[in-house]
Formats: sequence, C-alpha cells, structure tokens
Amino acid sequence: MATDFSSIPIIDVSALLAKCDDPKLGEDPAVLEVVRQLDKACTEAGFFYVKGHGVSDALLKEVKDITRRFFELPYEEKTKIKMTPATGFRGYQRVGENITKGVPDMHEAIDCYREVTRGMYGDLGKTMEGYNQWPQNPPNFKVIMEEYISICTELARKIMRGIALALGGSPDEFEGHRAGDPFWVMRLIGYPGLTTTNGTHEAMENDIGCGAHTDYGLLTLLNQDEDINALQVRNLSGEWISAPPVPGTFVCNIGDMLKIYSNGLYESTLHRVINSSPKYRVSVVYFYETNFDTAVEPLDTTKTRANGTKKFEKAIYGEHLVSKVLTNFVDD
Ligand SMILES: O=C(O)CCC(=O)C(=O)O
Repeated sequence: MATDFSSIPIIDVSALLAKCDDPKLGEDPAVLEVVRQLDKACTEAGFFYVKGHGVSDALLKEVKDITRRFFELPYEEKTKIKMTPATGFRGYQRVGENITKGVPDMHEAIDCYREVTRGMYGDLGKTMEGYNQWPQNPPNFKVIMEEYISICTELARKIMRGIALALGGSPDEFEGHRAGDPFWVMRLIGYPGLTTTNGTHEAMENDIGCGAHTDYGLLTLLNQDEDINALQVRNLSGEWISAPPVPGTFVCNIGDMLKIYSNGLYESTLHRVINSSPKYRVSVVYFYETNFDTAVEPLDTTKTRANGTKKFEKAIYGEHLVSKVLTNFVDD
C-alpha cells in the first residue's frame, strides 16, 4: 500500500541487531522504535535505507571494486563465464541481454543464485540447477563474494525479525518452513554511462539501465556506487522518487513474497535505474528470499488486520522465480 512518499527514510537498525536473538526482543523500547520505523517505511514506501548494519565500509567497497574491474575486461574474457540455461542461468550477461517487460536493459551483469544440486527440488527446481560461475581474477573473487553473501544473509534474517514484529507476529515468523533455509539471489551489475559527443552528454536511444520492476522475494539489500544518482522508486501517483546513494548504507526494499505475507499491507514497490551520468555505475544487489519450495500466503496476523480478508492466493516462491527468470533474457 505505497503512498505519495517524496523521499525514502533512513533507519538505524543497530538496536534491533544487538538484541535480535534475545527472547525478549519484542519488549525492548529501542527495538520497538526500530520496528515502528520499519512498519512505517514498509507501509508508506516499501523502501528504506539501513544504517548501523555493521557491515564494514571496506567490504561494501571491495565487492563493488572487484565487480567494476571484471566489467572493464574485454568482452571475450567476460563471456568465458557466460550465463546460459545449462548453467542454471548463472554467469555473465552482456549489455542488453536482460530484458524487462520486453525491453532490453542497458546493463551487464553476473547473476548468482544459491546453488541448486540435481533433483534438490524435483521439477520445481530444474531450471535453477547449477553452480555459480566466478571470475578468475582476483583469485579470491569467489571467497570475497561468498563472505559478502553470508553477511548479507545474516543481516537480512535479522531485519526480517524486526519486520515480523512490525506485522504483529512473533520474531520467528520468517524462520522454519517459511524462510529458515532461505534462497538467495545476487546480481553484480554494471551500467554504462552516457556516451559523449563534442563534450556534451547525449541520451542514448534506450537509456533505461533497468526497466521498472518489483523484486521477487522478501527483502533486497542494495549496495550502490556512492557518487551516481540513478535509482528511482515509483510512488502512488506515479512520480519517480530518487533514491540517491547515502554512503555506508544499504537501500532495502521489500519483494513480492513479503507483499503476500503482509496481505498487501506492505508494497513491493516498482523501481528502475537510469544512469544519466557519464560515469559507469556499479551496484551489488543481494536478494533474501523464502525457502525455495515454500507456499507463501498471508500471515494470520495480517488477515486479522484486514478484517479476516485474505487478499492474495497462495504462491510458490520457486515457481514465481522461475517464471521471471525464463522471461528475463533475450535469445542469442
Ligand atoms: O542497480 C540498482 O540500483 C537496482 C537494481 C535492481 O533493481 C535489481 O537488480 O532488481
């Protein structure tokens, strides 16, 4: 239920993180203040910045730096880890290969998913079976990214405990069969800057870095370049509100599965990326999802808040992901 928000709030989650696994989490006044702010942000915008998250500036920078260095390589090098259906859609995709609603996106990317071994989820998981493809340079690329993924997974789990309280549930609402074994997605993305002619910036024919879309799962943690303003979020009136970089923060937004769990109290808000700067922009986007095979439906607490009405039917997260993945790419 997004509103006509005109900016995106910044929430300091340190009090929540400090007490996150304390059985009395929901009684601590400082935690309840974070929960109140999360509830307001998720209701009004579906987007918020997070500070006080404990992830070092050095790591936030390093993952963007090694991503940028990979995209600077010649195309022949990058395509050695090309994404194909045979790799479970993991690997490198060139500029324009990703499409949103039929229109090519002006970005290149490495897509990674939690690894799915053969038969792990039966037919449901077949499309996503595969191992991540990591660049060879620097030699510790994989190690750094895996460390980053595990830190983001833990951070997202903790924020979700606050969101569970915000929805009137117990802190464990998103554990166990819902998201106790969370799937994750990570996209390392590069957006070319505008080309210049005679010292002036000329708009390219298609300058949408990433077309308007919602995210698929529970919670996204976006680590964006610190000096380029390119991410935009749509409010209820259809205005595009800027989400400029705020150094040292993550931009967080809720995804389609959390919209269902919240029975529509929270919005998975449309957003897009337009890089109208001459500089190349990098973002590292981590998506925290439910268990792959979970059937998602509104939580009882959220049905009560809607006078018993269930506004969404059951959705299987893995089916939702696969349907998106199968329509996201142009054929070569
Ligand atoms: O690069 C960004 O700022 C956002 C990317 C995004 O929205 C996505 O990958 O879903």
